[in-house]
Amino acid sequence: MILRRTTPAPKTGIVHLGLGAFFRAHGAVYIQEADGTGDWGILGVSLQRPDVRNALQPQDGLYTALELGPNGQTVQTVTSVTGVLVAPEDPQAVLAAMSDPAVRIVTLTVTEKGYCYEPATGLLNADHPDIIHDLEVPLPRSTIGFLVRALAIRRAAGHRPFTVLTCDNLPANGRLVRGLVLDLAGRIDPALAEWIAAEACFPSTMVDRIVPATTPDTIATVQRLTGMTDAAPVQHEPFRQWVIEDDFVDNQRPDLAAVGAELVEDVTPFEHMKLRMLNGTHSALAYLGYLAGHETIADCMADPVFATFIRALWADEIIPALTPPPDADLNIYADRLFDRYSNPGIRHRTWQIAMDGSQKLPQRILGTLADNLKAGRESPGLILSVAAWVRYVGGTDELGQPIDVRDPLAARLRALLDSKSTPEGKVAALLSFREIFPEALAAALLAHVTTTYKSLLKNGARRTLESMT
Ligand code: CS2
Repeated sequence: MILRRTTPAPKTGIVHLGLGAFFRAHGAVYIQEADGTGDWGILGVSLQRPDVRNALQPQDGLYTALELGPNGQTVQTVTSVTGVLVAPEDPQAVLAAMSDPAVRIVTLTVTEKGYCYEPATGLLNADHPDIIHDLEVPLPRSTIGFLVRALAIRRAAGHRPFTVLTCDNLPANGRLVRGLVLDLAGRIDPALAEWIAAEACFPSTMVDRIVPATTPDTIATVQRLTGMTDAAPVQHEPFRQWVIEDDFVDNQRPDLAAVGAELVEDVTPFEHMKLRMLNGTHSALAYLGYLAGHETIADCMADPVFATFIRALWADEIIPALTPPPDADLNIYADRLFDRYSNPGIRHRTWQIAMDGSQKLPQRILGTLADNLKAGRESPGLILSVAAWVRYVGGTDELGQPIDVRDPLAARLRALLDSKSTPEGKVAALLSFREIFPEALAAALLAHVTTTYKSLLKNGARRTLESMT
């Protein structure tokens, strides 16, 4: 039996761009629980491939969320997704949906690279081919292009704008996307940019739930537990958190606070805590763990050398540079993260987290490094993490096997590394990548990253870690 709807679908009140596993296991679940009136159904949009649409369409948009606890598994059917569009097949349909006045929120999970911006500066990458295209052609390709063109249609029709609710792990994510939208809009029509600046809302958010990619195992487990065939389930840990700035156009939003989301005035301290403590150590474990031959985060945590390293990274390098959110205790937060990482039910691959490092390092690791430098605090673990990234994007693991490096800059990074013959030259070449490393930071890090990189080459990741602890 396949999943089918037996009760009416909610009306569409939200369009979601980038319908990946994370949003389906996080935002879509919160929204379903908060939607008491049936007005906040979610029309999903895939910006690239048709796979999710092809899987969900025969299931009326329904899918299973499989919760992987340390002591067992539970399932829930998610009913909030009302349909899925595939943007490259029909961009007009996406714009029509986003321009419908019944749609009051556009949520986003398009990954870091989906914003077409420069990680080091937060500015629009006006040379990005999709942005060049979207400036000229009203049927967009990029996320920013869809937001701008849909807002233009709403303005021309005399409708209110929507709230743009980004759920990606970016610094000041709402302010960032607002800046990108205003930049592109201003290049198309300055009056449009003024209207968006005055009328639209871009709350920043902190999102958190560990959601490993769906595997054939996930599908088989769901079938076993429910007796149903689900082509596109998601799997996730029990923990979830969503902190949102309460800044919505005409206060139109589902009652997310009623289902555990935190509506706050300023998300910054929550976001720094999460990006630096969770995502920062995730990336550190991804590169070092992968190099050391650990397949998952839980495998890293079961290795005492890694467990000691990560605790020291929090205590000595990350927590001292943070201002905790009101009522939060960062040591307790770290203990909780340790437990979440150790959950043996979650097989979160280091290779998955290692993806798109060029887009992740600045907000996850480099911000803390810069703060520590300013405060005169040493950062051996963060420096080692940067060196491990350099080693990883070189494309060969410690056994000489090729690494499948996924990164929008992979080819350029690799070409730069290959053009230099010495470790010194290679590290200097990567740190001169201004899209990632600001000049002053690169200059301050160069000698330390080079020494550590050499140790990684000579001794490997695990022994380098051992020698540090
Ligand atoms: C991870 C995140 O893949 C990654 O880069 O660090 O997806 C992480 O699992 C989530 O942000 C947790 O909320």
